[in-house]
Amino acid sequence: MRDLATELRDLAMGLARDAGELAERLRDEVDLVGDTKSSATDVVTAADKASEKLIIDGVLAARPDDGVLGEEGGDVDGTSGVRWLIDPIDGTTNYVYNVPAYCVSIAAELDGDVVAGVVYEPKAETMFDAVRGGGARRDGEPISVSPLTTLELALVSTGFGYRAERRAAQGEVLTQLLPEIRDIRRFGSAALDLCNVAQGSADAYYERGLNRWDFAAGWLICSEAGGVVGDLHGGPPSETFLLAANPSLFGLLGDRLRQLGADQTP
Ligand code: LIP
Repeated sequence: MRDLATELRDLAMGLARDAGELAERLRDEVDLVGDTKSSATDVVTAADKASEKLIIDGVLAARPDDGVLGEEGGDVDGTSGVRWLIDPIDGTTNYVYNVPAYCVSIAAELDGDVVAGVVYEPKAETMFDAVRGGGARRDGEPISVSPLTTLELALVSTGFGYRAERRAAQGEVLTQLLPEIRDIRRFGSAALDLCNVAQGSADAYYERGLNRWDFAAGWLICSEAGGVVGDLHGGPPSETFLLAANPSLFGLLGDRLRQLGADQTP
């Protein structure tokens, strides 16, 4: 019998592809910007909501006893021990501006542990996926993190919050770090940032203020690709902080970010 994680991954892959295709269709059909959330720049579109509904309906049609938590309000208690974490469009600002770096991120937890994750990039029609213990893949091919061990040569991606006070503090941290690394990239999608680390197209990624639905799938994909994903004090990633890199760079960059108080910004 196919193991459960593989079954969950396969269901997520089909729904992520369908949701991505819907988002692309809706771009030309609807007035994209609907509401805002934490600030005037934290937008949610009709496509975010339609994508989340498609995914939730698909999950519950296949597995009616599962729980669901979605960025746009989907919140269903389940009894199966499986809970789905859905970011229907991660990189919403990029989506609104028609910048390619956005994705659909779907993760499945079993008793609180992420066991399957997919990240689908509609513009590139690229699918990242992983099941726990089964490695990480891009379009079915195995991927692995960068082997780099020197901070000075590291290409590091990051992101910023929506509140001006936090952005100012995050900018101060970056001002200190930037002269000590190769360069930074700000792609605008946490899930894709984690997949970039997983495939070695970024050496590390850090951000403060992410929600579990932003990072759950990318966390598994990066971990299964040989990365370490956690906070700055030996714990799992959380809204407080997320750092992802190979084990050596995780230690070096983690020490520096701790010194800079990167997980203490307002
Ligand atoms: C985004 C994250 C990104 C972060 C943005 C935003 P959304 O998620 O993926 O890393 O920097 O501020 O939170 O809102 O596009 O789903």
